[in-house]
Amino acid sequence: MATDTVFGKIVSGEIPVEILAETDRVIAFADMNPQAPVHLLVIPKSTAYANVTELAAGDPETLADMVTVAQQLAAEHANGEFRLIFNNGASVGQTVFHVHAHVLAGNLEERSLV
Ligand code: DGP
Repeated sequence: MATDTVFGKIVSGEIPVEILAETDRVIAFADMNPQAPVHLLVIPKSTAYANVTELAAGDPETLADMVTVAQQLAAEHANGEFRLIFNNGASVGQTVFHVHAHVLAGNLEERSLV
C-alpha cells in the first residue's frame, strides 16, 4: 500500500504543480528532475498503489488510463512517440512509493533510462 508520499500531497493539492493532463483517475505533471527533453509523470489520483504491480492487479483500468494519457502527452509535447518507464522497487531506483509512469519523449539518443 502507498502511504503518505510527495505524490499524495500533489494529488491533494498540498504541493502545487502545473497539471498538464487530467482524467477522472489520473493526473500528469512535469518531473522536477528531467532526464529527457520531455520528461513527464503520470500518476493515479488514488493513493492505494505503491507500484505498477499492485496497480495492475488492483485497478487495471487506471493503468490503461495512464498509458492513454502518456500517448496524449507525447503527441502534445513531442512527435507522439514515447518511452514509458515504471521503476518497481527501491533496488531499481524507485524513490516515490505512489505508482507513477515516467513519460520520456523527444530525442532520447544517448540519454538515461531514468
Ligand atoms: P522514481 O525514481 O521512479 O521513484 O521517480 C520519482 C520521480 O519523481 C523523480 O524523477 C523526481 C520526481 N519528483 C519527486 N518529487 C517531486 C515533486 O515534488 N515534484 C515533481 N514535479 N517531481 C518530483
